[in-house]
This record gives sequence, C-alpha cells and structure tokens, in this order.
Amino acid sequence: MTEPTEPTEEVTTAPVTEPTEPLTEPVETTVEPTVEPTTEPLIIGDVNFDGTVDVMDAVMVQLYATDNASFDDTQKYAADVNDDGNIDVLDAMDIQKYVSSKITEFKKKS
Ligand SMILES: [Ca+2]
Ligand SMILES: [Ca+2]
Repeated sequence: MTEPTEPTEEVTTAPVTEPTEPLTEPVETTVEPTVEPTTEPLIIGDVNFDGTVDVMDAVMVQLYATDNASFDDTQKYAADVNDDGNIDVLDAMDIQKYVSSKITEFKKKS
C-alpha cells in the first residue's frame, strides 16, 4: 500500500545576499560655524525665539545681564540689540523701548 506522501515542499527562500557596497564616500562631518547664526531667520531682540520681541525678551536680557540666565550663541547674537558686543541692561532697555514703540528698530539688523 503506497500512500502518497505529500511532498512537503518547503519554500526555502534563498538568503538574499545584498551586495554590501563598500562605503566609498567619506562620511562628512559637518562642522558648523560657531559664530554666524545664519541658518534661521533671526529676529534681533527675540532672545526666547517665540517669534516676537516683547517684554519677556527684555526680561531675559536683564536676567542674563545680571548673571541669572545663560544664553547660547544665537541668543547672545539676538540679545545684543545695540551691537556693542556686550549684553547688558542697555540692550534690555532698547528692547523695552522697542516693545513700547519708542524705537521702531534696533541698531543691529537681522
Ligand atoms: Ca520673544
Ligand atoms: Ca549690547
């Protein structure tokens, strides 16, 4: 008695050997320039990057000027609104003037 043994056909998928291409291209490490924040449209005076220059920015500059806050490079750039190289109460005052429409623009331009 010959019982037809079902041919158990195992679908063996051949291991797809993906050609591993040698990495010929050198992996570039992008070294970002430390000083020039030109990547994003920066609003001078907008030190908290919320899109507007308001009293909060003046407060933040005051905090920074009194050693109560730390800024990154971009913030420092935005904070020095009178472009004298220092971030101090004068910048905070200028921002406040700007907020209260006493001035319409800062000495430093975006
Ligand atoms: Ca702001
Ligand atoms: Ca300044």
